Amino acid sequence: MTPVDALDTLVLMDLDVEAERTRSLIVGNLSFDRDIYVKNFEITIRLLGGLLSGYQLTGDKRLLKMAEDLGNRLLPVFNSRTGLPYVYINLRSGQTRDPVTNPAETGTLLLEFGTLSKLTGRPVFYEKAKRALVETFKRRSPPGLVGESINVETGEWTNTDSHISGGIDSYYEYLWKCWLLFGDKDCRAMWEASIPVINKYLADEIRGELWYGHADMQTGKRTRTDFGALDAFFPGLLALSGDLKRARRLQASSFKMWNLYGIEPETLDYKTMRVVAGSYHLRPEIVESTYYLYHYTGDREYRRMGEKMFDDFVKYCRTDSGYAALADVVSKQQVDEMESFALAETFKYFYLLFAPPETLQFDKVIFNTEAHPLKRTW
Ligand code: DMJ
Repeated sequence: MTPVDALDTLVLMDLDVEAERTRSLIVGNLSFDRDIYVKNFEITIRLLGGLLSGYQLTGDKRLLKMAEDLGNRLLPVFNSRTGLPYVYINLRSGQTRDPVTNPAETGTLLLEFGTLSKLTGRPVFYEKAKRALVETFKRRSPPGLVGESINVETGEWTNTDSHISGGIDSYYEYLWKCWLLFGDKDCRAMWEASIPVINKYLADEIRGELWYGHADMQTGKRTRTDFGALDAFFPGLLALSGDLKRARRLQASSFKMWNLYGIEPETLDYKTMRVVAGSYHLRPEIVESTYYLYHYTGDREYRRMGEKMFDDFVKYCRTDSGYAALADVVSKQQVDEMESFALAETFKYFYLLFAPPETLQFDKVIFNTEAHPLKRTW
């Protein structure tokens, strides 16, 4: 997982020797012919996304072949009554399990599966992932919100809490990005139907600050005033979709959350400013949004934000052998955990925020939710 997730970061950073070693490690050793259950969502955004961007950046066709092999193995995951994917799939047998999933897991597949279709000329990947996205959207409530968990066999919601946090977040991200990457008008229409509803029911004004909280999908009533490290992707998406005003205001709130303890918590109650979940998992979202905002505004304030966050990140998370997640942002106690997205995303976005613009042609790529840049070459 880690070498595939990290490859394009190494390429973009011009770490040529390390990138070359990583590429040969992958093509020489990685095989998907294994009797293991994998989470379809995680393997898609990290491995399928990483192989596809790795192929596009290096031109190494073996990476595309591996992506296609992986895509073939994942296809049975969509064999439910609704077309929504199961959570887990066995890479060798194609057996699936766990029918209770969420919009992020059903709706964050089309950039990767769609790109695979475009690059292989086989529409099946695009069609299956698009259907899963549409089937999720179709089940929105009368106010137009989606919930936190859904059963892929019955198509019924099993948890009606609605928000932009983990479990839903990247579903919205892909509605807009699939319009941008593929020019898919259905995706644009689904985005345009969703964003006013998000701004109506989830956005919250408090002390003159903009936050996004939780509401019940059926009634639109506020259920919780929670915002956290995962929600911090939203200013970036607002900026990418043209709403710089809200993007700037929400980014200011995210940065306030970061500065409470000099590292952001997983979840904060923005009404009381009390920490609800105090861990920090080396998450990238707040850095990603800083990068987007700097790109669109050119405002040096965002580089200053990034500098402060990078200094804190190094100060509290660096160890002799890698970077460590924190059990608690107050005590800064480190834990033996370094998710592959630290290399795929957190370091990449920090780097791109300060790198000269020619490092990556921003307008020519769409980042998948794991920060793998995908290019429209078709
Ligand atoms: C990553 O795997 C992706 O960014 C995903 O969309 C959300 N969670 C992690 C990073 O926090």
